[in-house]
Amino acid sequence: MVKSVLCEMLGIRYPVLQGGMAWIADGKLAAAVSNGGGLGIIAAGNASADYVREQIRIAKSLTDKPFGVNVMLLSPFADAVAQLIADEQVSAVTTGAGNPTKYMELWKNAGVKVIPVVASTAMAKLMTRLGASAVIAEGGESGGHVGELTTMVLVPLVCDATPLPVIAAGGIADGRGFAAAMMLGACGVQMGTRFLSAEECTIHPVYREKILKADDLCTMVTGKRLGHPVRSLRTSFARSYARREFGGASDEELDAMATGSLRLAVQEGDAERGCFLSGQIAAMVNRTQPAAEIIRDVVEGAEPILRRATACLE
Ligand code: TUI
Repeated sequence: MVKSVLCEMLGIRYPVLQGGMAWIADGKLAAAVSNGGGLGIIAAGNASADYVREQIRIAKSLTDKPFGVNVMLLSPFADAVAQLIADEQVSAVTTGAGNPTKYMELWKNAGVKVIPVVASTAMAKLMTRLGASAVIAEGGESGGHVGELTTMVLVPLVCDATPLPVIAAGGIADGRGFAAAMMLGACGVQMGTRFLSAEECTIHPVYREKILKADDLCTMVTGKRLGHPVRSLRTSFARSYARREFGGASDEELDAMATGSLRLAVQEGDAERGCFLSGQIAAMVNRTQPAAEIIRDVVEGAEPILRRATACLE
C-alpha cells in the first residue's frame, strides 16, 4: 500500500489531496474525498465566510474524517474566511494565488495545519521559515491560476529548497502521475481536474461533458496581461478573452468579462460567458466515478509502477 509522512500528519489513509476549486469544491465533494481516504478540501474562492461556514457544516455532517479549507488569497473575504478557519479549528488550510504570511500565526495558534501552494522556491523557503506543515508545488499544467514553472521542474526544486513534505500538483490524474510525483521527491499529490468527474462533484452537466470529451490540446492560458494567468478549456469565451487581451481592450473591459465567469461555467454551464477552468490532464479524465474509486484507482495504479521502478537498475 502506498503511504507517506502526510498520512500520519493529516490523519488520512492515502496521500491524496483534492484541489480547492472555486465554486466546485463544496462540503459534499470534500466529504466524499475524505471518506475515500484522501483529504477533501472546501474551496472558499470568492465566497463569503457564511458560505464557507455552511459548507464546513455540510462536510461535518457527511464525514467524521479530517478535511481542509482552501483560501483564495485574492478574495475580498480572505480575512473573514481566515478567521473562520481558526475558529472552526479545521484540520488543515491550503492557500492559493498569493502569500499567506499574515495569517500564519493565527492558524498555527489554532492548531490548524498550514499547507500553502508555492509557485517558486523563494516562497517555499519563506513558508518553511514561517512554520508551514507542508507545501504544495503546483506546476502550470494545473487548471485555474498558474505560476511560471511546470510540475516536472518545480517539484524537485521545491524538494531541494525545503525539508517539509512536498505535495505535487498540476498534470496528475492517474497512477503514473502519482508514481512520477513520488520519484520527483513528493510525499503525495493534489488533484483537481480528475475530481471534476467524481459522482459527488456537482458541476453543471455541460461542464462535466466538456471535461469528459476534452483532448490533449483542449486548454489555454489567458489573463497574463493583468498579471493573473488562468488555465481553462479553450472555449469560445477563452478565445474571445485572448483576442481582446491582445487586441487593445482596457483593463476594465477584461475585468468585466472575467467577473462572474467561473460561477457561470459551474452553475449555469454557460458556454458563451462561462470560464471552464481545467488542467491540461482533462484529456485523461474519461468517466464519472465515485471520488473514493478515483483515489483507489490512482494509488493502486501507482503501486506496480513504483515496484517496477528498480527494473531499470542493473
Ligand atoms: O490558486 C490557484 N488556482 C486558482 S485561484 C482561482 S480564482 C482567481 N480569481 C481571480 C484571479 C486569479 C484566480 C482559480 N484557480 N492555484 C494555486 C496557485 N497559487 N497557483 C499559483 C499560486 C501562487 C502564485 C503566486 C502561489 C503563491 C504566489 O506567490 C506570489 C507572491 O506573492 O509571492
